Amino acid sequence: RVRASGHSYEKYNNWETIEAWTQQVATENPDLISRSVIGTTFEGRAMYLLKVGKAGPNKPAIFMDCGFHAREWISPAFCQWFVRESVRTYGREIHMTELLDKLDFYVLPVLNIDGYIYTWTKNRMWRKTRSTHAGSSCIGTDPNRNFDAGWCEIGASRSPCDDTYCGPAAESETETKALADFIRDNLSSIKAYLTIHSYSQMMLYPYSYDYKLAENNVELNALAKATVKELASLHGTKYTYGPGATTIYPAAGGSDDWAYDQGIKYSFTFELRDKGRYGFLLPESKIRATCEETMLAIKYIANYVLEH
Ligand code: ING
Ligand code: ZN
Repeated sequence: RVRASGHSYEKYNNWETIEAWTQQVATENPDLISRSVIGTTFEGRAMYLLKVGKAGPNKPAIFMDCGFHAREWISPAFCQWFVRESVRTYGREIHMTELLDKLDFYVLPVLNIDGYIYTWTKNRMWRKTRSTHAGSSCIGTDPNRNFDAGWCEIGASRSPCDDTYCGPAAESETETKALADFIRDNLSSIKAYLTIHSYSQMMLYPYSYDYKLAENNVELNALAKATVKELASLHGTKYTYGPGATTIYPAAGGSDDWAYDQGIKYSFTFELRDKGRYGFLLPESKIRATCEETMLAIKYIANYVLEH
């Protein structure tokens, strides 16, 4: 059996390898995975989306993306791990089987592909997209400041040279526009939105663009509390949780706030390991444990969503 060349779930894979893997994993699991293209990056690369689940009528769905920020390499590693665990345990493990029978996961393995490639080739600490801006020689927009949720009002910069540049307008980036278009087109089925970042070990929910509380704040708090407890049960990894603005920092234009305001009542940003010892440079030796514990969290949320 042919493998995507050089691909490993316990290593950080470059984009070429991840792209080949999306094709491979879909081809090898036609009963569980289908691959589509939701858009094109600034530099012209196809943005692949994997739909993971057993075919059935009118299934609810959970949308999960990875790789918003280029240097947060553990994030795409987790999306790959999630897809592998889905196909590996379907039909063998009752909980995953039930989840994939009853709902679909839309998994976007890397949103910011151009930036991700740049971290492999030029600058490991790059965060933003790689788009150009009229009137500035600085490059890139922060995709997590580019959504239409209090856009650029707080915790974001209007200067193209800054790491939190909100862009010339909301959804100015082809990558964020593609994601937003997909979610708008599938709003009737999408029950939860999950976006995977690093680092800090936090589980955040709306709002980040304002200090106001989400309408179902009590429910989100209880769900986050139970989820981080489940995550910690494997290796003892401690997560903090709460509304973004007070738990990490106020920041407008984030995708979780935007998805929530579209009506997706379960919207979370995960900040995976660690808490700063390695930061964005989390060693490959930590991929397995990080992904295993995060699997528990995602499965817990999925089960909750199914029951509510
Ligand atoms: N953290 C997020 C960031 O974009 C965040 C935190 C979450 C901001 C949700 C806004 C909304 O800054 C990292 N590590 O990227
Ligand atoms: Zn991030």
